[in-house]
Amino acid sequence: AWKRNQITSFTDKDGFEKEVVRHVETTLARSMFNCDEIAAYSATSLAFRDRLITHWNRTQQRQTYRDTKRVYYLSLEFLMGRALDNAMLNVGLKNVAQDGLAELGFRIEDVVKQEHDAALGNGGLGRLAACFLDSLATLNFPAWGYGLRYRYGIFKQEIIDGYQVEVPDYWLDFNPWEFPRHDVTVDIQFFGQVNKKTVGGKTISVWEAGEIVQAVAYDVPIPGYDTPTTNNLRLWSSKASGGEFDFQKFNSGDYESSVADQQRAETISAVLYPNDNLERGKELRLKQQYFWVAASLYDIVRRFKKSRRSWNEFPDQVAIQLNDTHPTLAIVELQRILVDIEGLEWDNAWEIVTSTFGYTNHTVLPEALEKWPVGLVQHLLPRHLQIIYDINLFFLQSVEKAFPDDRDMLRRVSIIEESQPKMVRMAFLAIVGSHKVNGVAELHSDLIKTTIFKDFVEIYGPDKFTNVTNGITPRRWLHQANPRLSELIASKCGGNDFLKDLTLLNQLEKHVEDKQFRKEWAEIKYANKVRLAKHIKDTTGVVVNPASLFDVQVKRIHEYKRQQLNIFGVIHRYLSLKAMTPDQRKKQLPRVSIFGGKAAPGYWMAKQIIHLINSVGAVVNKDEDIGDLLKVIFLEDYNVSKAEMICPASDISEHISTAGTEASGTSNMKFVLNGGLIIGTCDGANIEITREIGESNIFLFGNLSEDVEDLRHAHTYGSHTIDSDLDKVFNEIEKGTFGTPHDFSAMIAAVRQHGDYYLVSDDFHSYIETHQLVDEAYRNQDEWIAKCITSVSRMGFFTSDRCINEYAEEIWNVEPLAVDRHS
Ligand code: 26M
Repeated sequence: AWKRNQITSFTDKDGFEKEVVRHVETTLARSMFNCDEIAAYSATSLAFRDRLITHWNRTQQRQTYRDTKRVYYLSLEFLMGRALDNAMLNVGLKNVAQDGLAELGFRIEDVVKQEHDAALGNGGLGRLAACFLDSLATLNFPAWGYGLRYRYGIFKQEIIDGYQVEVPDYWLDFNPWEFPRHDVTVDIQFFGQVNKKTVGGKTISVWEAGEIVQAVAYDVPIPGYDTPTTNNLRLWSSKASGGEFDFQKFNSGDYESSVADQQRAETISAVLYPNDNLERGKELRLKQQYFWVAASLYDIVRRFKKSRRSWNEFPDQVAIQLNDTHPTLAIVELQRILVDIEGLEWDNAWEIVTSTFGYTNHTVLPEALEKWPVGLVQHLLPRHLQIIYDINLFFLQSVEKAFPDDRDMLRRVSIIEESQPKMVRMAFLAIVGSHKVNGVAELHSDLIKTTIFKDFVEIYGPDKFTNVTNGITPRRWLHQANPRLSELIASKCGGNDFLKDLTLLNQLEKHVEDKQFRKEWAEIKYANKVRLAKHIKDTTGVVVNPASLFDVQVKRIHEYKRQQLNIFGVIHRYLSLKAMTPDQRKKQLPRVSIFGGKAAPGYWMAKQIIHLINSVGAVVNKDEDIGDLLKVIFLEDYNVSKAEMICPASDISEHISTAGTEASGTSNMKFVLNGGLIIGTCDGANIEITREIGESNIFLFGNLSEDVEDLRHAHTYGSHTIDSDLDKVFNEIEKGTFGTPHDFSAMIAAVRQHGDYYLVSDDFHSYIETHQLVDEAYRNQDEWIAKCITSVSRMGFFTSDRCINEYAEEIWNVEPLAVDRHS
């Protein structure tokens, strides 16, 4: 037996410093005399990384040895943000690092800020996956994430002359958090053709490759909070295979085209598609999906085979969750492996496949539902298309048996849409190939059952469809983002246990009347606003008064999320202020309207909205009649680390999607957990937040989702009169108050002429009125703080730990692995 590595398991300041110095002087080959903040960040990260590795190895060994059922979370996006702060807090040694770095001459906040966000995601779906990994590790579940190692994450947003400009996000210069596994590779094939062969009297399909690309594993350790469990996130990177296949070309003297092949191979994992809730059917995107799915399944099957169990035990050992339809090809790929390669009978294989997969839907927006042209699938994955047709055939046969008189049902539920060109409907394939389908908030889960997946509820019965309301990790979104509030809460809730059992927040409620507590609460909120005000000053040059009401809407820019409603409301406020006498103005409450978020580069209307926000800011912020009464800020490049600064600094945040369009929303949870109130529509998780915290602690407005259809119908076929206050706003824009009116004519036309699909006019009056209620409520600071404390105390439900436990119980049937802290 060998001795366990001791040096990397520092527990105190001196041990930590030794490790930092060692990494600066050896790993980084620098001297402590020219150690800058970047080097301090790198060395600190390497020191913590070494610590994680020990736990990581032990976790993996324990999971292999016990060989219990594992969860695999397949997601094309993991929006992780920064790793160092999170690692320090989860390991419980941030104080040690803080003291050690101070002794070496650094402030830990500055060191942490050196890290580039890992931004391998667009928005809510990617950040949810990251929260889930945190909860899975914290709850000691044997779980792996599988994703793509994009060279370029979501683009960096710059605002130039009020317009969004996209800049590539090259983030891999130095990333201490990933481990290349050059020995863990999988050859992935594309194109080619399918041949039938007879082996031992059995006919089998053999897929001959047209192109082979190599997948190389990069592993990222995922530490749980206050537990040694350290799980693995495996990201695949693409590379030319360099195998026999490509050497043929090389050797035949075709050097140029063999280099071109290499380039093409590396393109697969080069860039994250920057669309959010929009599907555009690009061949490279389908290649990404298959590449990642095939590599992950090969890995999962390889691990399963080590235990030499029978195939029928596969679903007892493996649960695979599909994060939206992006990994749906995994269903087809597993069927292919079982039938073509392992030689199982179709029905037996299909039973295994459907018992293994679960599918999470994140949207009802029709433009976001994935469909792939049959011809494209045929070309890229010829065998998979055959299997999809067979899956569809057997599925439709069973439907026909159950609904013999309903021809139209077959057309409606077919995995193949009989359009021109024919399309593969990925959501339908995901439903047919999974044992559970879930939505992400109650309203959303009800909506999918009554609209887009209605027929499938009839076919399979209601039990196949379930709800798992989203959650967020309180470690990052409270403890890390808002350390002072976390500490204050801990002082009233009996220590830090609430971070692992968020329902313990309910102990706060008995302190609501405590004046001193309210005062400290208010002071923390104010300090967080001062910090954001400084950021605003540094990045935009605009000075905002931290005593103003901070009104925040940060999320992807999308018409359904209705940033246009917000900015029209801001203009309305500006016009009202302008119409007042100076005496009247003195009685008004100062407000800062803060926006942030990226528009998909090809989403023209979203970019117009950004431009209008900036144009309004340019006029309002320099208007001396207005002064502090109204400021309009657009924060550049909203991302995870900025969210960690923004959420704690909000008084009210906006979650104002057209009812029935936002599947859940998760930033609503982050803002309330950080002691801010929300203004919102009856949509997504807002509804459940209201149920938990109480109607008097939230500002709800607008039409309900059940009214949306009729309103839209009326816009198109009845008479559509625009709200008179909104009309005044439009007239002001058209007068040129905020720059060339033509720039904004399409936004206005969408409401006036094109049916106002997102019901901006219908909800405008209610929105304005509700903002007046917000002003009134904010004037009574004492009451306001009480509302905030009460809300936080009732937010326990929205932890992603609760969410993961529900998945584990209802969908995955997996148990945590008990850990021994001393092994
Ligand atoms: C699709 C095709 C091609 C390229 C990109 C995509 C694509 C990427 C991301 C489509 C959708 C994507 O994300 C959707 C998303 O983030 N949905 C959000 O999921 C959250 C977590 O469940 C919910 O809280 C949000 O309401 C929902 O909008």
